[in-house]
Amino acid sequence: MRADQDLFEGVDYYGVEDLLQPEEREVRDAVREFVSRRCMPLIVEHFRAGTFPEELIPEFGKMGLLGANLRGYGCAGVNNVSYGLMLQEVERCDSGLRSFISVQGALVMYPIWEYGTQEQKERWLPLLAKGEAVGCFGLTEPDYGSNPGGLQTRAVETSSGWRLQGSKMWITNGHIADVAVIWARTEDGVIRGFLVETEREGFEAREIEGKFSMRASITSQIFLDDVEIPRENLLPKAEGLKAALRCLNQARYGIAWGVIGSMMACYREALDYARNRVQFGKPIASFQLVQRKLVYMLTEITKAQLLALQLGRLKDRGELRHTQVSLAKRNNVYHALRIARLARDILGGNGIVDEHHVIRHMCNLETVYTYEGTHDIHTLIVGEDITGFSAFQ
Ligand code: TGC
Ligand code: FAD
Repeated sequence: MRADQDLFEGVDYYGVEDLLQPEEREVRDAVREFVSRRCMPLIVEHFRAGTFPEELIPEFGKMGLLGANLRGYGCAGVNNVSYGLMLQEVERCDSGLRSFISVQGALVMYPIWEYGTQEQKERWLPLLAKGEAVGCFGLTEPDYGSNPGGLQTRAVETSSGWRLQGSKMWITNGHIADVAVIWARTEDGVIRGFLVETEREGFEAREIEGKFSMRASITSQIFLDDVEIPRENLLPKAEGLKAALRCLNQARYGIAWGVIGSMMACYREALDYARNRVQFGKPIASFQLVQRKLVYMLTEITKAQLLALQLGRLKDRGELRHTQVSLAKRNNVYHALRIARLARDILGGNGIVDEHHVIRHMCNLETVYTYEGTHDIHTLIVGEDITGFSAFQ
């Protein structure tokens, strides 16, 4: 049996495997093997150093991971369940690696694919799919996080195009990006999406230092100081906050799947440790309180798998509502974080050392709980859907 197969033994308690199509399993297994071989050996070193393993970017491209669920322009064009399984496998290693793939595919390639002109698509999508160009997505601002509808970045029309002024906060991939999808308000008050080449004068990205979470991911603040872009850099169909929020649905969908990988990694590590660690003359796995924690973990993993799978089937049928994505992001991230904390607990003192991975997952998941809509924002999105009352107005 391969080492990576062993790692997943017992994590499919309900035979969810049987609900997958053969090609979905093939995609998952190929990414699983790639992650074990190429990503796992690098991750601890990069997390310690606070660096992103940029050498993996072209390999992500070769594996078809970038914009995998988009069709054409060099994208893999897999179905949404396969795409979710890919992200699950990547996040088994680290949420920061999955973030790179989410941002590139769901937040940069998707808006170009959905809202862009033919020229924009032909210029950027093949490069982004191969990992020969990197993108970032600038919606959040220092004073507008959960409430992006208030964003202050301005786009003023000029004789040749647009002039952008403002700043963006917490931008994944910011200072390694070649192109930024920037959301700004035009003079008529409408929020619109723009493609900004990062080499343009007035564009500056500064690394956010001191992170205890997502250390193997690049996070930047972006400053736009009268950045001039040509008319053809406007994403013509990206009009209104709704256009930006539709990109978030793509990324939130990926997160709902991705965190299952973190859950599985933490559960397997805790289970193996508990079977082998002896206290009071017995393996700690024999103690009822430890068993309760392990059973909680497996129960929530099983529920998360079924939730994500049905979410994917709905998305593949074109029937997915954004509030259903919110429910899954909220649920799966909440339990992933709890599972990581419990795994850390079961490993005792060893649980705080990075060679055991669970503390890294735990720290990363604190970010995942907050970005792409905080846990409470998703509560209020679903709350509005079921009650008819908005908590935001
Ligand atoms: P609201 O009035 O509710 O909505 C405006 C219009 O948009 C519609 N809508 C959506 N449509 C599609 N998908 C969604 N998810 C949608 N959410 C809302 C809505 O129906 C309405 O349509 P219409 O036709 O009536 O005009 O807008 P609001 O200003 O009250 O805000 C609502 C709220 C709070 C839910 C929204 O602003 C929100 O989702 N806030 C959270 C912000 C967030 O998630 N930011 C993420 C930034 S990107 C990021 O974190 C990347 S992390 C890196 C990685 O992914 O790895
Ligand atoms: P705030 O909105 O200030 O929220 C603070 C607290 O107040 C939270 O607990 C929140 O739930 C609560 N709160 C706010 N409003 C309400 C309410 N109405 N009711 C109840 N509680 C409320 N953004 C991008 O645009 N692009 C990126 O690539 C990107 N990458 C990121 C990477 C990292 C590592 C991080 C940490 C963030 C990233 N973000 C990105 C930003 C992320 O989306 C925001 O951090 C998130 O939306 C929350 O905004 P905020 O941090 O300003 O918190």
